Amino acid sequence: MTNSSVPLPGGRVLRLAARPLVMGVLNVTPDSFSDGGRHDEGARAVAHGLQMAAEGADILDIGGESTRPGYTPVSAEDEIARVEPVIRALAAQVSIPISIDTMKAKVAARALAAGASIVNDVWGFQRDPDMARVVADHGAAAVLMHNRESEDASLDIVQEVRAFLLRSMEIAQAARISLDRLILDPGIGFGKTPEQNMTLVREIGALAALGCPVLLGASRKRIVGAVTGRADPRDRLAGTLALHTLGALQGARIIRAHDVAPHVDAMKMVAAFTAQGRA
Ligand code: PMM
Repeated sequence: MTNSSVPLPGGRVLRLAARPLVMGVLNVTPDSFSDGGRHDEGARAVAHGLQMAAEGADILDIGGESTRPGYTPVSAEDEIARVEPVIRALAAQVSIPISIDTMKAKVAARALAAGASIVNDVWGFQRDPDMARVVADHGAAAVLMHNRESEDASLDIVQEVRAFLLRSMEIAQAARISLDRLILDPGIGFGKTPEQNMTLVREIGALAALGCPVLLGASRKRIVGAVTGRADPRDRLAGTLALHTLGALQGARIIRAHDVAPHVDAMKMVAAFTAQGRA
């Protein structure tokens, strides 16, 4: 397993190691259980981000728009208002890289100026035509995720995802973003059947063969609920850990997760297991 250090803006570094990295999910979206205003929401998000960093997160992924199926779109201005103060506050207090989960170049640019150093684009540079340029201009890294508007059970999903991500890599290279700044992601749960999601976890090696580290994000997702019968996403931790561990054994180098502490332990186990296997 190759280890590498990718220098990022603001003096931060993305260090790929034998232990798969844990990217902590920080969604800054209005909380229906709270009657607090934007300030409360932001303060809570910063506290949660600090907690995930203390638990050993390697990256914090901050998003201001839910991208789940059936999500309500948010304007760029609202998204910026949600994430910018949280990124600014966290960038001043943690040294790990911060990524911005957005499909809008305008939001990405503001987030990078506020202290983010990775752009997590769930449309892999294929939605907003300015996205690759913004990443290039800031010298940032990017997560390029596969996405589809709808499911098609007849697709060869591995070929489909490989072709999409190759196109994303070409867009990146045309914008002069070097390959070592790219992370690829099969996009678990985005326009795929449950079987296709499982196939993609099993076939992570076919995506890693494209030459970039692969990120896997199945945390609390429907695929976990479908297999375990857990309807409430908050009850899906054990299933999530199992699937992420299997994905890490198949070669995923970064795991995107809501529950950081148990994932750090699980990824330490993966690293110990694979190191022993090589010895
Ligand atoms: N999943 C969600 C949001 N952003 N980004 C990447 N790169 N990969 C993912 O799998 C992914 C993502 C949706 O999950 P959430 O609503 O629980 O954050």
